[in-house]
Amino acid sequence: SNVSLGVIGLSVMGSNLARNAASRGHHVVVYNRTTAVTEKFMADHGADGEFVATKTLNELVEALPAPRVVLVMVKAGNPVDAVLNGLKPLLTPGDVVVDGGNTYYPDTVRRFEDYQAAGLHFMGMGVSGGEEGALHGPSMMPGGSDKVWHLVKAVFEPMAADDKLGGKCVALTGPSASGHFVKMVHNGIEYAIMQIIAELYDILKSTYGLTHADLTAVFHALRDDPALSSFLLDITGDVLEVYEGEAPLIDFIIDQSEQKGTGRWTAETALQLGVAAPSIMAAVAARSQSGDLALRKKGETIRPVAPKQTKKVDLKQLIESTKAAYQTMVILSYIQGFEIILAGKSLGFTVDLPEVARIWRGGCIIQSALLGPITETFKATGDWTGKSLVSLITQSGVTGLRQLVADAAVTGTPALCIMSTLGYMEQMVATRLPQNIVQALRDDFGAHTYRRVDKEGVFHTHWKA
Ligand code: NBP
Repeated sequence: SNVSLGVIGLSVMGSNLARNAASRGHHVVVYNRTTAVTEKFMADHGADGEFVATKTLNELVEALPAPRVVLVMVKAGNPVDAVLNGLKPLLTPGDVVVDGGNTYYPDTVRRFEDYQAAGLHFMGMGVSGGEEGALHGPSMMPGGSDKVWHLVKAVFEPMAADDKLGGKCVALTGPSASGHFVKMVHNGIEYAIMQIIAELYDILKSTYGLTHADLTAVFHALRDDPALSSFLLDITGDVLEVYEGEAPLIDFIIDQSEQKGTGRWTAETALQLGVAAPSIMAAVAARSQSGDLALRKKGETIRPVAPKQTKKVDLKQLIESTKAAYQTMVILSYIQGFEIILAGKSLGFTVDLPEVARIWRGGCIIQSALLGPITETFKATGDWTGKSLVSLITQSGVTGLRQLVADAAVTGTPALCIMSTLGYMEQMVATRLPQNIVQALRDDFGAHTYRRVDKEGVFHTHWKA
């Protein structure tokens, strides 16, 4: 083949991306720090494509025609620096190194500048889709210059998932570390939607007292609705169907969730940029709080304050209202993510939002049919903000969500993320918020001044009569 790619790191992601590249006819040169891993890779898959195995970075560079394209898929953090520093003296100007890991975007900004100073091209590229996506077609979010993107486009475009519109789930998201910035936010949205699904499960089970079969039917109805269909609902349907003996396997799984940091980074970045993202923050908080068993055990003593009771509902009606509420919550989660991406402009990440919504339509964890109307709304209104997406929120969604939260509250079912999502929506569309009180208090204790609805200017009052 006349398209060559070097792949460094042959763990789950690297090996599957290398196989994906070879399956598109690319000439693929592979390297892994531990040579035994490379040997195992060649033994298992070497015959499936045009692979060349190498034992050193130098051999890898020698085996690739210039200008070289090298994809680095090693553990985020120091391992990426180790590889980049090792490659730097071996490469020639015009070569492109792409970091496809879950790198924290400030690291990408730093490495981008370091490589630029050495006359080399560096690109940060978010890759989503997990193991399967990497093999059959992930969603890829590269960042950098147009010029460099054109050097690597022929390598990555054939490897990406289809966007179901005749295109591919890969596009230059924006300059510098935009790709890793967008991938970080993608993961933040992923945290929110997963937490919403988990809490919805709990409300169906604990608040409405549904049997496992009935709550599975509700999730299958969400999944099977063409307007809502999504990867996360697909795998939720799968997870609910696995039994161990008589009981669903999930009943045996410890109720504490782990995290690697991408959700926290998104939440921290949102705070830094002054963007409200309560669903993402609540999802991170829910994972952290789930680990605090000591507190939860102690809390059992005050649990009777909210007596456990269930509310009888008609299953058919519940399915309809849950569909509407779920649609609204997912739209609100995307809105928060898009607002963070937009605010990334102040960090130098000018991102084409309709393109991001398009490349998330396939391959990635947060792919959903709802991204269709979102892309269309962005394009039709030319307004790439959460404001334009408010039009996608339906009256039945609002009513359904309010009912869900009310019922969860009355029956004492925790729903941190769902409640935060409702709060975000109410606050977003409120014609008048109580921030007048906050302003008055700030002016009272700190003479911070306030503005008025009826007059121009800045005012200060001596509040104590
Ligand atoms: P890991 O994140 O588990 O990393 C393992 C790889 O890093 C191995 O090839 C290992 O080589 C290499 N490595 C390490 Br550790 N330290 C090194 C060093 N100092 N020099 C050279 N190589 C070093 O692999 P992964 O799960 O395939 O993920 C790769 C990247 O993709 C990560 O950033 C991850 O967050 C991201 N990602 C993962 C997924 C997923 O579903 N797993 C999805 C999307 C993105 P060794 O064999 O010699 O130890």
